[in-house]
Amino acid sequence: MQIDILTLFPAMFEGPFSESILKRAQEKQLLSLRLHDIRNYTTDKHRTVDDTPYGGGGGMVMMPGPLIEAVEAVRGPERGVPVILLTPQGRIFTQRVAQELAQHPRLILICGRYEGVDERVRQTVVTDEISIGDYVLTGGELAAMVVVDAVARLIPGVLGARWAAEEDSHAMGLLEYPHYTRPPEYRGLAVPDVLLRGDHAAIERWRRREAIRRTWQRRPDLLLTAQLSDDERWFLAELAEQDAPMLV
Ligand code: 6GU
Repeated sequence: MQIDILTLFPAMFEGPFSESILKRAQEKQLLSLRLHDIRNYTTDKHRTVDDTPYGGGGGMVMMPGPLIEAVEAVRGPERGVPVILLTPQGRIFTQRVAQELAQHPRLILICGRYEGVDERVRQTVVTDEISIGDYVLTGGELAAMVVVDAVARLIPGVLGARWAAEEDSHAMGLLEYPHYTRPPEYRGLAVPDVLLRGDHAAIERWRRREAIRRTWQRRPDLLLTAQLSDDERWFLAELAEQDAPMLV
């Protein structure tokens, strides 16, 4: 997969893209991340990328010219490449959206800055708009890193075989069960016995139930759509009799 990122701050991406799993994915040529400085697509000697809004008011608006020229140059003649504007006005990014984006061989991400981008960028080149949540960031760069990270780990071969992305919390529609490693007892806190006994069916059942328990306590909204067996539905009904979800 190739992801082109249009930004005024390409250096912001250096750390996150050159460590750990994203680094390895690029080395294995499963992922190509290309950064493009929008300022390279300006035409004036000051390399201007923003201007004051028509109609007045505060702040600056990203000009249409450099952004649209950048998208067209980076996209080339290819059709059907999603051009995604990162903006708090976009649709909310979820695991489902990550899975959808991971099906494409190419993505182009535009990082918005300042108070916004000229509306004609949307009207000409943008095909999708994404927000990573209901809070305001100083720009789309951190959001683009979140999208790249979540999408990259879904590309076949990026995670080790034993770490298949299907088992993830959210992909299963549940939060994850509690994890333990050595030692078997630490500061008087013991690892649950079932995990030490090697009965894999019993371990699987315990993990499913603990995932359901945790989801009930922390994110009961997710249980509306989770795939549960009849037995697990009974377990959930029992939980619901015992305690109410934690409410914030
Ligand atoms: Cl994509 N951009 C900005 N500026 N703020 C955000 C966001 C994006 N998603 C959540 N907040």
